[in-house]
Amino acid sequence: MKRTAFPAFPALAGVLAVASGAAVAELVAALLGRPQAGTVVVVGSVLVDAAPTPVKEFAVATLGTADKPVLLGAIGVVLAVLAAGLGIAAWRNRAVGPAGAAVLGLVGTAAALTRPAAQIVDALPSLVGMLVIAGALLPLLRALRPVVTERTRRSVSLTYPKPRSLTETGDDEHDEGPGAGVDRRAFLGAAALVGAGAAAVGGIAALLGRSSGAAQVRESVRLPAAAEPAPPLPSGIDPGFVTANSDFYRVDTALTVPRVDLASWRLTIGGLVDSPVELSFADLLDRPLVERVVTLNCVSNEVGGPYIGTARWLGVPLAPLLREVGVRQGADELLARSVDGMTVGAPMAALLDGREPLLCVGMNGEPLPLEHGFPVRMLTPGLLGYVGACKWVTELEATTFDAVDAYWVERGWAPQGTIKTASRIDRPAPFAPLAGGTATVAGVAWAQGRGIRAVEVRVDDGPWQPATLLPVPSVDTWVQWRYDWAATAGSHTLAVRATDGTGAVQPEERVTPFPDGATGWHTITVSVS
Ligand SMILES: Nc1nc2c(c(=O)[nH]1)N[C@H]1C(S)=C(S)[C@@H](COP(=O)(O)O)O[C@H]1N2
Ligand SMILES: [Mo]
Repeated sequence: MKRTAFPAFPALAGVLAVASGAAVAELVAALLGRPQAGTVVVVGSVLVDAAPTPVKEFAVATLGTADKPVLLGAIGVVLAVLAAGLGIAAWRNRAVGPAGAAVLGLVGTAAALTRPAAQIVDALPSLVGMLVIAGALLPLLRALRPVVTERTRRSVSLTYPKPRSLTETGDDEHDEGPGAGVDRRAFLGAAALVGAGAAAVGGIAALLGRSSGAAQVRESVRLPAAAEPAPPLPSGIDPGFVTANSDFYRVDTALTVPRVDLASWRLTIGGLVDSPVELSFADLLDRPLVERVVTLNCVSNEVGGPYIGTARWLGVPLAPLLREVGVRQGADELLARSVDGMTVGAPMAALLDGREPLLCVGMNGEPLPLEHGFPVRMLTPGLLGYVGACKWVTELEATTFDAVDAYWVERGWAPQGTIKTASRIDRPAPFAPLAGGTATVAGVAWAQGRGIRAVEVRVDDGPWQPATLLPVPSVDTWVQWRYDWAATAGSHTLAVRATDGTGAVQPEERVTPFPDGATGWHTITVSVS
């Protein structure tokens, strides 16, 4: 008779051994202060960088900020399946255990060492994890070895009820099958021990990661007051004009938020410049700070999407710094590099054209949140995030667009994506049930750098009607608009379109974000009773 039972115990042994290895790897990474080098995280980061653009677009569009936990969860599932297979294979042939552990460990090591901002110590978590996998698998499988010899087993099986699988499989050479003749209690004891150990180690690693120095250091940062504070917002502005830090969208490639050691952090400005400089955080704060209200948006934002926000940014003006270092003729790109190796390439001409690019240290009255680039990020009014807003920045290199492709440009996105004029209906919510009478339709429109001249609303196939624009501090922010609609019973489709400061009307044609930003009118459907 063919054996059908799934070798559950060896599979479990594999899963537990690999879980222990992964947990220890995360702990070693946390202890090294390099949580980004944990095996699971590092493999995830390689996948993020390697993912084809459509996959990434899909992830950003459908999962939003949950893309990161979903990716890590998926890696966990794949790893568990591999681990179960490893356990079964190693149970049939002991040599497979260490070999499989070595493969997993070396894949992790290779991933860690090839990250853009890799350090040699990043090899350690995966190497230690590899030893833990091999070390945990052996005793677990040993506990699965038949406790009795062929001869004694017969007598044992007379006194103990036969395990089911033994009855099914009969006396073939594999009759030490799962649960057959093994010391279940010894195995489950060992398994429980290993499982608890892995959970404890993983928990400690997570705790260490969370309470890492960066959060405390950020708490202790006292930012100087702005030499040039932002003027109060014009009266009549809606309170939602400035996005709270906790509501501000987050888009980046970082699976673990980079934890920057403020004491050793430096910003270097070099490349095609006459006199490169290196600045500490204190050096930056010694320079006069300005405060600006600026809207930031992401090229990946779909029509009506959420990847846009407005904040009161505090920072050091970048243009004077660029003049001090003396950018050489011909350097048309400023390549910003973050501590995790991500690159953002800004057109030098835009940085020096009179707008105010900032090296931001503060956001809405607080030090930059860790997820938004603590301690320092770039922010360039009128440029999309992937062109002008490098977070966790540590290096600025004057170079040329011919010489270097920044991260997203390498992946096919427009080298100097410009902000497309766009508008969004925020109220009422799509499909909201409305009572008849006057309903306020409201939202935002943006064309940073050019400003918004008009917003119009259309109900069903009716004419475009002008909306009221609320006051704005500058052309670098979104504009709030409002339209009082005499709603009649039935189902209605509302559409919005904006006209920018140059007089250009937002195009109707729908295009997806790749490669240089979405276009199209945002519409919603509501039903009025
Ligand atoms: N270091 C780093 N900086 C980055 C990114 C990134 O992935 N890594 N993403 C960029 C993109 S695509 C956008 S839209 C903005 C988003 O900034 P936010 O997360 O603070 O909203 O950051 C930019 N700066
Ligand atoms: Mo972005």
